[in-house]
Amino acid sequence: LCPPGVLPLCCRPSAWDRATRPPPSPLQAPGLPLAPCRSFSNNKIQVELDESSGVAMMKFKSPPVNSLSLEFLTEFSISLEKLENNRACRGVIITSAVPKIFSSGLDITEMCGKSVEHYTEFWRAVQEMWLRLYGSNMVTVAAVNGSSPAGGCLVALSCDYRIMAENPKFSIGLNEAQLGIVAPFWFKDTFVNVVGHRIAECSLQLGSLHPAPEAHKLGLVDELVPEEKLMEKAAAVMAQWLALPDHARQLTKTMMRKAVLDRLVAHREEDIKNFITFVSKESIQKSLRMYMEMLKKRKS
Ligand code: CO8
Repeated sequence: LCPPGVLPLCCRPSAWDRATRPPPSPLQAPGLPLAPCRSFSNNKIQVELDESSGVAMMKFKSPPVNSLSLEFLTEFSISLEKLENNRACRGVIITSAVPKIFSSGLDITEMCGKSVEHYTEFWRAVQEMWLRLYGSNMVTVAAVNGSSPAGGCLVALSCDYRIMAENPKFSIGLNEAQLGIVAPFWFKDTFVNVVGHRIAECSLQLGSLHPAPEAHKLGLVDELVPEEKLMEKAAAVMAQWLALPDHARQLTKTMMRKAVLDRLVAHREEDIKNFITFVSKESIQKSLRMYMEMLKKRKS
């Protein structure tokens, strides 16, 4: 049932591989050469891996709003795969290099006036990104340093832990209903697993975007910190999670997430068909166009 290239968590050999690898080297003493650091970058994302701590820093850098275009999603999945396959990497902190924006969610232009082939490719890329991130063996921490609607919220929800800058101007949520569209079942499942059924039900039906303090109260984000302390806090949380043996943490993560992951894997093609049918409707196209116009008007 597995899609090509994505192994379910339970089948990945790396859980046990990682468990038997030596612990990360202790912090380096002053005067010694800097810890080995591997970085790679593409048009959309920059990644820096500190091999001594086993922690990668992944920064979205696709101005103006880090929208999740087909190219972005592809680069995101490739970057996650590279880190997942790197035995030196045990955790990744995901954040944004664009001021005030974590990610504006799926790129709406990818869902407007395109061919069925394009919608198929785009939606498969959205699924792929989620399967890789939600099913990652690595510890994943979202350092949410700006607004994070819809698909941006999904990225944060898919991580193991969310820390948000405490600026009330930054909001986060699955606001699809406000666009006249419906969050797919696996967006909903991911949301329910974080905040519980009742909060997810209200928030999804209203398409709520929650300002950071409210998001914290609802449990949508785990912690709020002043913006200047965000990365320091993310590193501290990561160190706490990495202090545990990888195999125990990974198998526990599998136990918690497998049913939700398997559900999409089993219904992947059907989910693509549903997306195409839905997004191709003239009424939905109209809603999306109107929403884009509203964004432009708000700007002027
Ligand atoms: N996709 C494409 N373009 C976008 C998006 C987006 N998601 N968001 C913003 N843009 C564009 C704007 O149109 C604008 O373009 P231009 O410069 O050409 O006028 C540019 O980016 C900058 O945007 P703003 O001027 O609005 O920037 P601000 O800094 O003032 O605000 C925000 C940033 C808060 C992110 C704001 O742009 C915003 O609210 N954007 C909309 C976010 C949103 O609602 N995203 C939902 C996308 S749908 C999704 O992710 C899940 C869909 C699930 C599929 C369901 C089945 C159909």
